Amino acid sequence: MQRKHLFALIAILIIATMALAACGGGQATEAPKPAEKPAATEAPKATEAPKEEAKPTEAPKEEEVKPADEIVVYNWSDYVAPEMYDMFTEQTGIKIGEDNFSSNEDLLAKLQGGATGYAIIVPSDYTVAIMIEEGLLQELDHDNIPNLKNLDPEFTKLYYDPGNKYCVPYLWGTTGIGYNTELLENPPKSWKGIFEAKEDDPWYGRFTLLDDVREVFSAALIYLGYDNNTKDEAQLEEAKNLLIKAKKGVAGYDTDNYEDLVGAGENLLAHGWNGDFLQAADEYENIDYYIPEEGGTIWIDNMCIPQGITPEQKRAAEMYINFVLDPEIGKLLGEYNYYATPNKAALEIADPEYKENPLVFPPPEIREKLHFIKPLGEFESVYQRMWDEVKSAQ
Ligand code: SPD
Repeated sequence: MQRKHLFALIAILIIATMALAACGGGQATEAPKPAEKPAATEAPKATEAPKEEAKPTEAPKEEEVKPADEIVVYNWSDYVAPEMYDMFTEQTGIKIGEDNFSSNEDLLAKLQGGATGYAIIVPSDYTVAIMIEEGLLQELDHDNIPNLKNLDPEFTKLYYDPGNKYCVPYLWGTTGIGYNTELLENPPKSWKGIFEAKEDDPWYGRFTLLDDVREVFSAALIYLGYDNNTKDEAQLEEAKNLLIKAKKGVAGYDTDNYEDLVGAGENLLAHGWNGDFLQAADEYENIDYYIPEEGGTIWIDNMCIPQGITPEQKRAAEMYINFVLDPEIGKLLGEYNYYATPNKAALEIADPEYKENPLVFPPPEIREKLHFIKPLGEFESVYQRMWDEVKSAQ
């Protein structure tokens, strides 16, 4: 090669090297990719990553979060086993406080109103769907909840939260009628006895309906032979008129104390949740429960973590969810409350008396008459308006 050609070649090589360096071309494979998982969450591989890269300081942030000393659960009333919170505190040092709500609509309104500070809330299925849609819930970190493996697989494919991305099923149950067996030999087998009660019916004026818009309209719509999630305003109007007419015979709308009023004999029957009646039967021994012949509702309540709490509270909340999913705790919770557990490992060790109780785990012929309440989007407000009319009617 001639000298001048050699100089030209060297010059080209120098310029090309500088240009590459300026573009960062030599570092392209080392640049962080946002979509990639942090190395520490991947299973360790002996042949990968030189020693100096495996520093503990590179662990993902979540693992470093120290759980809060105390959290508050926002729950339905009488919905834990009494010793559960103390057991959790003994195990973890984290204290638990509890506040109560009486309906999904109250819980939703509270969250929509910006309530913060609750580390765990317990909405039912259709309300979870609304909360996810409105961005009110945080995604769960499944790495912090290893006991998720104990869930019955059926409860990992729920329409409102497939894969339990946001919530973990807590307990499930049904809505029907509970009555005082000492004071009432023949309770009405049909919703007709409730919605068209006659003055000479022994329970006239001595029964309550749940203070719960979707539950009460579901019962009325099921009685009328309609879909309990109907968006047909004429059907809804018919249900509303039925409810207004029925009001004379109704002692009140109650969600918190109805089972005790039946047990104590103040009322003869009530519209309510299976486990509440069965739990009260432990105390009063005179309560039974059934689903009227036209059918009733079925629901799943869930533990979810709302927005607006600290990472420390979230970490403690996930520890509590993991605790509830322990087989022994799941057994304690289900058996104490007489609601059905979605925890397969808990069910395996549960007492036969519990798992064979048809009022807790309804047999197929009853299951087929049970309907879920579904989210209705904007139409929800039509139910609410009609419910207000029912409540304010004289
Ligand atoms: N005492 C606890 C009652 C829980 C009832 N949750 C069910 C709501 C279904 N609409």
